[in-house]
Amino acid sequence: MRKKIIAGNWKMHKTQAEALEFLSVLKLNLANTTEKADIVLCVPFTLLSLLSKSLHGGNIHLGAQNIHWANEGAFTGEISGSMLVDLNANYVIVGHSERRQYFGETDKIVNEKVIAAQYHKIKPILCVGETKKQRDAGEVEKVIVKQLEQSLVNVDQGNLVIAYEPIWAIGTGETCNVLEANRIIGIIREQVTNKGITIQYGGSVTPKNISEIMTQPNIDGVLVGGASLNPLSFSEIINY
Ligand code: G2H
Repeated sequence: MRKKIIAGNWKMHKTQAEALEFLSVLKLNLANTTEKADIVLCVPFTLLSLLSKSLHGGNIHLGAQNIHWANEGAFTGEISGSMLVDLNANYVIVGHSERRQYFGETDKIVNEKVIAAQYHKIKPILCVGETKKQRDAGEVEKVIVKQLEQSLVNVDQGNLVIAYEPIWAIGTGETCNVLEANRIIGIIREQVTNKGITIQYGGSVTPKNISEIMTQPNIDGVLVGGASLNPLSFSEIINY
């Protein structure tokens, strides 16, 4: 049975006070039933320390949104794996399309970051996905396979999560058709050697579409952006 993971990606949102308020409302609204999935909150670096003290175990884990490939050095403004370990981050998002688009991250850089995370025993959530142009050109499979091939060189597939995030569905309100997301995730699973990897869907996930997404046989969870910022909508997603 593959592990299901529901992760929130707060991107560049929330002060410390806002994060604490979020957590208290979230905890009040989580269902008391058996957990269907592990919960991960991928928050800005500035909130890791604070939230690690407020989570107190349970089924909510902490993640970062980026990691540098080097363990230390002259890399102004960057954060290393050992620093993330120090702040109790168990997961890190790597290769999110916003990092690729705005910060020039290539598959080679993504690969080095995945390896750095694993070296520090932090579980990388590796994001892959195509642009609208690539989809319209019929290149989805080709793009995804290339991203996976280049990002997974020398990677331990026993300590990895993959998120399929079609770029055109991110923050746009335009969700990928669930059957299509399920099909692409099936293709991703064919590409990996460890068939037990958790593979999530990401892109405009909301309380409205979560049940349909989670019933797809290939989809093992979700990476949620906008809807993870509000504790009520995120708890609805977790309680799907
Ligand atoms: C994709 C997703 C979270 P949203 O970036 O990773 O964001 O749910 O806002 O589309």
